Amino acid sequence: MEKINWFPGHMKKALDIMSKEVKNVDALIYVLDSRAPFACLNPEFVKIVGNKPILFVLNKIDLADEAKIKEIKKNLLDDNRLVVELNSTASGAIKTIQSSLEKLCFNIFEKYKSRGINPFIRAMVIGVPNCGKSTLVNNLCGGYKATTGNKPGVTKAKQWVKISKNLELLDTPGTLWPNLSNQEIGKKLAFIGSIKDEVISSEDLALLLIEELRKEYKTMFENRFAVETNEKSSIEILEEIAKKRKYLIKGGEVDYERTAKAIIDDFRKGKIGKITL
Ligand SMILES: Nc1nc2c(ncn2[C@@H]2O[C@H](COP(=O)(O)OP(=O)(O)O)[C@@H](O)[C@H]2O)c(=O)[nH]1
Ligand SMILES: [Mg+2]
Repeated sequence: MEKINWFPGHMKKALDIMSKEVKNVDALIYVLDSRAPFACLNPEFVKIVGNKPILFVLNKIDLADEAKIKEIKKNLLDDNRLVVELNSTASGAIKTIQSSLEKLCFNIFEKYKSRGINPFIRAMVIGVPNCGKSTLVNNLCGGYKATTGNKPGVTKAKQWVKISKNLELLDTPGTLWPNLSNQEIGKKLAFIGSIKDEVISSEDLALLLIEELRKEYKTMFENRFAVETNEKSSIEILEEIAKKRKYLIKGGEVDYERTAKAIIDDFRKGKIGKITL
């Protein structure tokens, strides 16, 4: 991958706002895409988070490899940390999030209760672009009418949303980090759509994806595209998929762009299978 600009100015600004806002929250909801959870761990967030409690949400669990997720969960667990699996597009998220936060912020809840006050906590939702933060927040506030975020004058970067009588959330824009020099991480973030598609060509990305999937999920990949991968280069595999699907241009030549996009799209929609990279 050539050197690419994946850290636009608005992300720097968002990180600055988050650093300030973190003082006003009791906990963080750190959303990770379960298709590449470790690639979603933003080194800039470590500085922001400090010692606040973190609820890790392994989101898009419906698209992920359960066996790998089990291991990953163990690695994320720590003092002051909880991990839940979630499909943010399904109903029932509120129960999972609310009860996990009550566990994580047990002391805060107890303090309120001992004073005879309604327990109330504020949490900030963080994560790389496209991991599902807004979907989660929208899902959570679905049943509750008193949203405060849409008031005029509330900037996009600071939208507090009331979820229940005990909980208020702050959605934040997705941010990456400067010096994303690790190719392995950059590549995975591109696969899951965290790095804008304009930043790397579809063909390059599809070839990297084929490379990865033929190693890690060979049978799944071969079944989805009805191709044999042994002793073929990734470009040969892409060409074969193009011919099978008749993604051709004038003169019967392979339409590389269209084929590349179709492979990436199949991956992102979970059509190749439940995958965690
Ligand atoms: N399958 C699946 N898709 C999800 C889930 N959560 C979010 N998405 C999809 O992921 C894409 C990005 O979601 P969005 O909430 O905009 O991400 P954000 O950039 O982190 O706010 C959307 O197309 C969502 O429908 C999930 O749990 N499962
Ligand atoms: Mg969003």
